[in-house]
Amino acid sequence: MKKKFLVLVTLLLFVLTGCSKKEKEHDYSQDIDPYSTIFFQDMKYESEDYVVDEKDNLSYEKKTSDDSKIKYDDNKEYYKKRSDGTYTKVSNEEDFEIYEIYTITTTSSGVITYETVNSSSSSSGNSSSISQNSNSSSSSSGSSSSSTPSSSSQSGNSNPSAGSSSGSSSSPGSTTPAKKSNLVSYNGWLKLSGTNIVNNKGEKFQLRGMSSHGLQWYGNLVTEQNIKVLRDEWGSNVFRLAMYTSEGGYLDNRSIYNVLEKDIDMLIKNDMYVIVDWHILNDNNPSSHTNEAIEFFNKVSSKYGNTPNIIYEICNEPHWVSWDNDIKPYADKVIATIRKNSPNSLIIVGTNTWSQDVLDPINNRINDKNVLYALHFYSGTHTSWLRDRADQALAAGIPIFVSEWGTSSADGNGGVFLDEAQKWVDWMKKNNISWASWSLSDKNESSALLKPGSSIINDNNLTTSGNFVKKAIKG
Ligand code: IDC
Repeated sequence: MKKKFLVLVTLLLFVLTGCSKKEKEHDYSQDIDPYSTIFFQDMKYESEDYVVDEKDNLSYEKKTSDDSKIKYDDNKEYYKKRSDGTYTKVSNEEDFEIYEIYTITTTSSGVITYETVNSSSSSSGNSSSISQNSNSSSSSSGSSSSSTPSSSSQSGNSNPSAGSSSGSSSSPGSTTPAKKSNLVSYNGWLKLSGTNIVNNKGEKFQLRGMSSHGLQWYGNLVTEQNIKVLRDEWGSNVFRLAMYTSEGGYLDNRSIYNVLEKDIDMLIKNDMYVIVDWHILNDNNPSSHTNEAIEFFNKVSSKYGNTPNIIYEICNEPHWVSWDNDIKPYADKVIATIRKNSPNSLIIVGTNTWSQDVLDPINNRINDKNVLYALHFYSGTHTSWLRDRADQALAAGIPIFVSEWGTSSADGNGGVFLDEAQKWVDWMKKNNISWASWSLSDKNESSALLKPGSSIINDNNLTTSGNFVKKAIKG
């Protein structure tokens, strides 16, 4: 696609300039930081002389003489170059009518700030800013006066998508541009519409990514380098931090909180959605530790309540308890705590029987518009009978988040069972169900992403399960 597009642009240049004048390249080395480099690299299919318009399939338009307008066609994302050299993202409806200007600025410390300037093709507008870090400053707003470029266009059908994820995954870090329309800076606060997660534009949105293994054991694999591979080469937009409560986890050793917080910050910096998972497991009844959970979620949400990145998962897998008498009362209390600090974030509640009893909430739902119910499956153990149950729950209006699934049996080992796993992946896609896969570890068990002894995500290090999950994330 990209190639085709480049060929078309080059041809057009020849036609319009009548000579072989070389296209000027943007100097990426001048960009603000590595993330911005990725961000601006996405625009390299945009020549210095022409803009892209998607109105009639695809057409190319010459820029205005003052060089003020840059358009780039990737899910209708448009950019405007400001006089200070930064880029402003412009959303427009028809005929370049600007109704929203959205800027992404990266400070020297790598913190990304967003600024939305509402405008309807006039020069000024209300300015509101969201920052990903409370101590980061928002940038000044830019002027939004728009001049419509003259329209000498040529149609085509190529789409210069920024998100194709080719590139070798054997190099350290990632060299492939991130598909930013997949990430927090584009999608903002997620919310529920019926059983669907939608982004801040009301568009259906699916999160796909990995879960860590227990942070107390495999936290060392949650590196920025690995996250960039997942984000840029696999197209992942979410990562789940499994903070065990028992087995040497938070309740036994509070210092794990520092690991969690460091990981959250790194994921926010990298524009990812983050699931903060209170990973109860052997400690089967969440209400045994309600006070500790309240204290924990109060701490996390007071620190991160204003960032759209965070999704709270308040109890991984309750079992041998009652929804009505144990899980629901626990959830009500913890959610009330989170809501004081974060009125809008998504919250996932684990269901009984290791998060399989998704019918329980039908008659006793949590009274909150942004709560999803966890469904977990391991394809060697859980098959069509659990999908049928999930279908029933969806039909009853219960929003589902598959915050954990694996290609193995339920013990994390055995198999792998890829045919059944594929049925689940297809089912999740069809129903726009977001998911995280178990797990980013190199443990000698079949659900692990990496082969034993490896720590970097690349094709050589992937297990059979890892290869499957990579394809599933790429979609
Ligand atoms: C498993 C790990 C395994 C570990 C065990 C106990 O894969 O290495 O020894 O936990 O801590 C879950 C749980 C998840 C399990 C996973 C596989 O949420 O913690 O991880 N699983 O058994 N629910 C269903 C399966």
